[in-house]
This record gives sequence, structure tokens and C-alpha cells, in this order.
Amino acid sequence: MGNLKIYFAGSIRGGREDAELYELIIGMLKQYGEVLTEHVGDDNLREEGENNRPDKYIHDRDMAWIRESDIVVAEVTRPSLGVGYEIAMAIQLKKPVFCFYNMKSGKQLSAMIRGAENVKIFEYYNFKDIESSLSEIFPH
Ligand code: 6K6
Repeated sequence: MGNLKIYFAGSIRGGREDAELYELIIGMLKQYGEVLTEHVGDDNLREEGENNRPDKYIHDRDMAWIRESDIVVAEVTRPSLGVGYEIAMAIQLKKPVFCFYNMKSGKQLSAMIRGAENVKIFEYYNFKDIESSLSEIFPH
């Protein structure tokens, strides 16, 4: 299992309110494989970005990681253009895509995500739900 490459997507400029949750999910994902995008859960990574890499560099590197990945997992509760784009590209590249949506958010997930074929949506209420969904996704 250690060789599985997992691309985790979560909001950055869309807002960092859920960054701690991303970090927890990344921690769980690491049991199942290598997470290519650990920085997404980094609490020090802010919206405005202390990251001085040019946007083109970030885009091209992240696209290369999606290509390289075996599976894409996205936390989609906080709407993010980047996460939506990554999901669309992953679908095009025929990667398995799993999205997690917090039902307590009081909002509705975009029809372009919920309605996409080849995307599995997991609606959760708490952390335990995420844990058990991940153990379903990843064979052991
Ligand atoms: C750092 C702080 C602010 O902006 C940055 C740029 N750094 C990024 N580094 C790595 N991946 C990024 C960065 N910005 C966006 N992404 C990718 O897009 C991540 O893989 C996220 O899943 C997604 C977030 O998109 P936005 O639109 O919420 O930023």
C-alpha cells in the first residue's frame, strides 16, 4: 500500500477555514499511501500566501502530481476554484476521484461536482464518518 500515490485537494485561496481538517485527513491518508500534497494541510499556509513561487509553477507542478497520482481525494465543503479545476482535470485523466462534503455546512455542493460521473461523493457529519469512508475506499 505504501506505493499508492494520493493527491489531496483542499481550498487554499478559496479560504483556509478548514485547514486543520485537511491536516487531519492527510494524516489518515498517510496510512494508505504517499500524499503528494501535504502542504494543503499546512496551517501556516495562508490564503494570501507566504509562498513566493509563481502561479504558473504551482499550476504546472500540481498538474504533474495529478498525472502521477493513483487517486484524488478532495475536501469540497469550502468552495475553491482550484479544487474544482483539479477535480475536473482528474476526471479527464481517468483518475478515481473521491470527494468529502460536510453535511453540517448548511450549504449545497455544486451540481458540477455532485452531478459529475466518475466522482464518488461522501457526505459526512463527523470525523469518524471520514475515517470509515476512507477505509472503504482503500482496500487493505
Ligand atoms: C500559497 C498560499 C496562497 O497561494 C499559495 C500557492 N500555493 C499553492 N501550492 C500548492 N498547491 C496549490 C497552491 N495554490 C493552489 N493550489 C492547489 O489548488 C492545491 O492543490 C489545492 O488543492 C487547490 C486550491 O485552490 P484555491 O483556488 O483554493 O487556491
